[in-house]
Amino acid sequence: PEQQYLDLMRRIWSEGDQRMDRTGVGTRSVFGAMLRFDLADGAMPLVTTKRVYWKTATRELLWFLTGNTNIRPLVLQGVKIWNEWPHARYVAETGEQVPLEEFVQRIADDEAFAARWGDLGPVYGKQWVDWPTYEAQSDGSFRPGPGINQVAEVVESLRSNPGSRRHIIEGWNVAELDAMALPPCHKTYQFHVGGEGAKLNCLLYQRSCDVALGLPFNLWSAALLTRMIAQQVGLQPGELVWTGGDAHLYLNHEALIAEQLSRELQGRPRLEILRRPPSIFDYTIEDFVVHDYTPHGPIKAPVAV
Ligand code: THF
Repeated sequence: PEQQYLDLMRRIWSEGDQRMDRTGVGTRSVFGAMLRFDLADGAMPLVTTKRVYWKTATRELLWFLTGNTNIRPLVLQGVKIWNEWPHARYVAETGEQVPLEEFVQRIADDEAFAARWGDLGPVYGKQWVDWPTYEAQSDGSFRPGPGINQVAEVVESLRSNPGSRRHIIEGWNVAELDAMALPPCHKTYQFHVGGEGAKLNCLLYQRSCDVALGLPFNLWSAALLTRMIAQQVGLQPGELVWTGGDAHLYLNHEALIAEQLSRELQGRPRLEILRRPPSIFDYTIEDFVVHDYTPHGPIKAPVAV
């Protein structure tokens, strides 16, 4: 299964079209790609040709499910993957050239500073569990209505109407894109019950994908979310189908790509979930154990902001 990931990497690097991108780093990219992973028997699309910090990705997913969009809870858990964006905004808006580490320390130490500068805007978490609504008033004005918890609704619809073709969690809130630090990359999750034994499948559509740094995280998280939802609704996990729009490799990831493509696959990691929490919102990091994960060493590479 991981071979598909490596093949995609090789294909983008050798055949992708090269261009300058939004971040100024430059990419090679292909448009339109699909990967499929069977999630039966605990199998997970966890990359073994480099160490992937699955606990980091898991903490990020659990943070999405809280609806929080401030990096502070991540920072307090040692998760650094979202730090660059608020830092860049701080430097741009204040003109103060504070180093990243110092900025992050202030986010950790100073709650008021974090409230002012640590927020990413209405990104994933907000849209997933509190999609805003508006209610027209009699005078023609609008007031905020109750938010929509898409995750809770999908769990409910999978229970009450498993055959539905509308089990969707959507991150692309057109009206709020401008307020987000970054519009969602993994933007649409569709769940589906079908196949032999009526299993829970998931299709993730990702509009833009950093194949070297982001995709291993995105695959893990989508599979994990599918496993959690399957457990909640009492279904066996089926297949994860990942589909990418612009699937790219950053030009400054060349060393990572060469190293990773020279490595052999290392076994088949499996996820065990130790208990069944009362709801999809009650999982904690201690609930997850990965077996048979003996990856190659980590490969460091810079993230494009
Ligand atoms: N922007 C870019 N350019 N790439 C991305 O992968 C990405 N994301 C999120 C939003 N914008 C993005 C942020 N997610 C890492 C992993 C995921 C990220 C951002 C950064 C990263 O640096 N991973 C390293 C270190 C991991 C760690 O320190 O724990 C790695 O080796 O995997 C994709 O959703």
